[in-house]
Amino acid sequence: MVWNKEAECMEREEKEKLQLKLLKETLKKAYENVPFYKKRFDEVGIKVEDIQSLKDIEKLPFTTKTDLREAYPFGMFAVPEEEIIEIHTSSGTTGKPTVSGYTKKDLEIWSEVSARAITMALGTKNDKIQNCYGYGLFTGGLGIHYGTHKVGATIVPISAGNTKRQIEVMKDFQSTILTCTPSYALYLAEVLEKEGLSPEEISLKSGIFGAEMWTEEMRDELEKRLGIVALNIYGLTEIIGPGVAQECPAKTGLHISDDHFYPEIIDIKTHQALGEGEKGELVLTTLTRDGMPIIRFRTKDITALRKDKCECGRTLVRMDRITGRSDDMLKIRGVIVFPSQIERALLKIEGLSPNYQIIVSRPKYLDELEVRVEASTELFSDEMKKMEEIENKIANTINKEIGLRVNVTLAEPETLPRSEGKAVRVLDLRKFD
Ligand code: DLL
Repeated sequence: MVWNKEAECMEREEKEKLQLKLLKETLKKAYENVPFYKKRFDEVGIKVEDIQSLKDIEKLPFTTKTDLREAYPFGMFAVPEEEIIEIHTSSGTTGKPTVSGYTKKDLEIWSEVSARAITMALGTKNDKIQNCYGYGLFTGGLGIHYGTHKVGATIVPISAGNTKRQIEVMKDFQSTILTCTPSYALYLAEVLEKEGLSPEEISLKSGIFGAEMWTEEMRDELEKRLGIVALNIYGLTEIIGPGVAQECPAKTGLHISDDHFYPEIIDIKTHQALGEGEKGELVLTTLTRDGMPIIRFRTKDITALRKDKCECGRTLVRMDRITGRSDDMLKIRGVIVFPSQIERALLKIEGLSPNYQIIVSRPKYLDELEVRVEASTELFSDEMKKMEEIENKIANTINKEIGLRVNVTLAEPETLPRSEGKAVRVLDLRKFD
């Protein structure tokens, strides 16, 4: 099943013509209405008229997360504020989040690409979608919600958390599609088993899992334990939210809705464009957004593109599963965390040395975050109770900064490894490639 055959199965030549036309319109819109883009283009001496082919996009400067943060909150909007009817932000909890503003038309586009994703994952109007992505500023909940309405399926807008209730609802309402992060899906599978329920006793047929990195092994596990087809969904707030790309049951990569988002892959060191099948950083340009057009956004996500036609009949460009990041951003339980945020929290506490290590693991199904930090000799004490107090204080300070629970271990002075070059602060023990 294809949601929008005309768009999703369009011949490449025709698609490229359409992309060029939309790109030119987007550039004009951005240049004329967003001072940031006017300044950027003027600085490098590029004019909108200089872009006469899709390849010419490489002449344009990149947009980064830092640029968006500096424009916080509404500096990237290309329309008067009264035309923006919805706002979302990235899932990081502190610092300046990146803001995304949507006009009525942008929400229609989001519904459209999300409807495509749901259809790719076997959704029809006869399905019940249990949507456990968080509702709120995070794009996950509402993105899936809008797509479900567009498909005409039934949305069960349960949001994240309260796992017992999730299971009850799944059983009583006979939900057929589950949407959440893959780690939460695995946790749900575990609770189902604990409750003595087998996959045959629930009605799930597919899962739309994303918002964080996961693997083929994780897919096998989820498919087996939940009795479903587990498919990958990709998206990011800056571009629109979930639905930028989605896997179909052929599982040969995620179909990017490239009539709305133009993908490129660049070499992370040279920033030069890479060819089909070559692994590098994904760069995305919005082709149809009015509220906040984004040009050459460096996602920092590592993948490769494939242009051949998929066995499902779609001609949309496909991207491989994300296998890493080109920066130090971590996603822990769905929340964006930069090591610098943890460092900032640590430095607020007197008596800590700036030597620390961040350890991320997934002992069972959910991510765990541990911070080991060296105390100064004065602070370090043999007294267990006192140490625990300090550890709690540190954990609370970090919690305030990043919004996640963290285990803190105080280390004796001069015991954490020193590095001779760039410090290795993060040990990510989760395996993604
Ligand atoms: O995570 C949007 C989303 C919601 C996607 C629900 C899928 C499902 P942000 O919070 O802005 O938006 O985070 C975007 O998450 O740059 C990737 O690093 C990561 N990410 C998203 N989907 C995947 C995926 C949402 N399928 C950032 N595989 C992106 C790996 C993913 N990483």
